[in-house]
Amino acid sequence: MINSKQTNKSRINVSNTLSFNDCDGIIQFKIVYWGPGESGKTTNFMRLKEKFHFMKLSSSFSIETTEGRTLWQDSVFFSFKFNINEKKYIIITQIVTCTGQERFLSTREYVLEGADGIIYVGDSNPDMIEQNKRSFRELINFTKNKDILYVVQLNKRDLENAISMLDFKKQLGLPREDKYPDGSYVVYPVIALEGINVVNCFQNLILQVVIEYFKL
Ligand SMILES: Nc1nc2c(ncn2[C@@H]2O[C@H](COP(=O)(O)OP(=O)(O)O)[C@@H](O)[C@H]2O)c(=O)[nH]1
Ligand SMILES: [Mg+2]
Repeated sequence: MINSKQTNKSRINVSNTLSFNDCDGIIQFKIVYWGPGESGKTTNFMRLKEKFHFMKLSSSFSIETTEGRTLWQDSVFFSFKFNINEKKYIIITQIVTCTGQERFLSTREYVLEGADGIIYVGDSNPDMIEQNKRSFRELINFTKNKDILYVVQLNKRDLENAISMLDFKKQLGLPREDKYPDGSYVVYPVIALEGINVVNCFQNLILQVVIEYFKL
């Protein structure tokens, strides 16, 4: 579960004018998009690449089946510059999405290996509730006893018959409140297709990971 303790986020700010030579440290994090097949992980990934293209360190890659589904994974590295406690850090973030296809379950564990943070992407299609639950259970099992933070997003809020946020939370066993005490959402309502809340959700997780890393 994401860290709900009160934290001093004002001690962190993002700077864009830092070079590798004059920073106090370089840190690398790995963020994984997790969720059932077709819930919108690759679409989130595309929106992030558009938003942060000027911070991209690597050329990204996506390996797909002929039907356009993720066969192996999508992956890209970004660098973000943070000022933390008056020190300057470059944070290199690897973002990967894993395939939701059952026959590649073993590759999902490989993709999750070494993850610092996970963004769970649920599907608002009511027919997908069992897949959502199964994938969420897998995530809970995987992160149990590990230092991995995660945030939950419910994608495809534009669907006419979208499941209600409350019902989704109930089905997944999440608190019914909108937000945790630190102001982060229990579930982020997202329309990845239109880029709505994609960056917000991602930034919140990065912030949680940084706060946890530096014990702020
Ligand atoms: N209506 C709607 N469709 C979406 C949204 N996000 C993704 N999709 C569609 O869902 C399908 C699967 O998306 P994809 O990102 O490949 O899912 P992945 O298997 O989790 O990587 C594609 O047809 C997307 O266009 C959304 O916010 N709303
Ligand atoms: Mg995909």
